[in-house]
Amino acid sequence: KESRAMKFQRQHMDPDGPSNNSNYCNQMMRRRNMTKGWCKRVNTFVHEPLVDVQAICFQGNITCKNGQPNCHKSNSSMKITDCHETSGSKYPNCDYQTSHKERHIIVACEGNPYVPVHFHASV
Ligand code: PAX
Repeated sequence: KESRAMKFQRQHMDPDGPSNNSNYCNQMMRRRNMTKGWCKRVNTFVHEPLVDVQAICFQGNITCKNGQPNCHKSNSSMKITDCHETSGSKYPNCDYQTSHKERHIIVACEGNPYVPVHFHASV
């Protein structure tokens, strides 16, 4: 079974990306299996080395929106791409708007080793 850590990597890690095209989210959301059963509404891909994203678990500790204490904000801004489902999107033809940004990111971490399992927000 896919672990929470592996699921985070599948859904949120694209260190070598992004390919510079407006179809990025349509391709990646499908390729990373987020358009099976339903269209995932919002998803962020991070274009930084995995070790740099894992290191966030040992950076600024903050309380998550759900009250859990395991959220962490990156010290530096990171290259990300936000994928937002468009208003015209209809499963199974999931359609996304692609927005490339540089933001600090907040992830929730768990386990031993203590690694990212949930993408919380970009700020
Ligand atoms: P998830 O299901 O929310 O979390 P995501 O991050 O890819 O998936 P399983 O066993 O899979 O259910 N976990 C936590 N979740 C929330 N808060 C804390 N503190 C926490 N600690 C551990 C993946 C797993 O992490 C566990 C949680 O129980 C899950 O375990 O966001 C909805 C989705 O949109 C993404 C992030 C979420 O997907 P929302 O609205 O609930 O915050 N998303 C959201 C994004 O990619 N980019 C964005 O900018 C935003 C706003």
